[in-house]
Formats: sequence, C-alpha cells, structure tokens
Amino acid sequence: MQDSCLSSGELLILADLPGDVNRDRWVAGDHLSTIITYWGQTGLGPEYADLSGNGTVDPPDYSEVISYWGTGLPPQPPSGVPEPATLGLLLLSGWALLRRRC
Ligand SMILES: [Ca+2]
Repeated sequence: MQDSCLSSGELLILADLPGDVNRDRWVAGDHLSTIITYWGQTGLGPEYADLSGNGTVDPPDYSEVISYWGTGLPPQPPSGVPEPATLGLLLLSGWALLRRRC
C-alpha cells in the first residue's frame, strides 16, 4: 500500500462505514443516487441501499446517508508521479522524437 502509515507486518482492518452504500469508504452523492434509483423497492440488500435492513429502500436509509454525509476516507487525487513503466515509455518516446529531428 503506497502512502500508508502502516509498517511492514501491520494489518489495516476496515469496518463497515454507516451510510456507505457502495463500500467505497466515503459517503457522498453517488450514495443518494443509489437510494433514489432503488427507492421503494423491497427485498434488496444493503448493496442496493437498504441500509437499515428493514427490507425496503426507504426514509431510514436516506437519513443514514444524510447523517454520515462526508464521512470516511475522501478519494485521493492522483499523485502526479508516473509509474516507472510509464516514465520509461515517456523517456523512450522523447528519445525517439529527438532522434528523428537530427
Ligand atoms: Ca431500509
């Protein structure tokens, strides 16, 4: 795991995050979209927004998402540092372009 505070041999265990419909560790707008998509439907599990487990996608599910809105681990922006293979391809293409000009 890159950019981790864990040392070698340590294990990070992630518990369920309330309101996290799609299990991406961040409660945001796409969770409400899922609730709206399945609103009123019955017999669906928590992966389809029945967070309360009462068998219906309904107001308690909506309230849970709103209550935990913005909690969790925000998505990380790309680091901007190319991977070694990508960097190698960039250098090789640049070298090829310079060779064509000479
Ligand atoms: Ca429910």
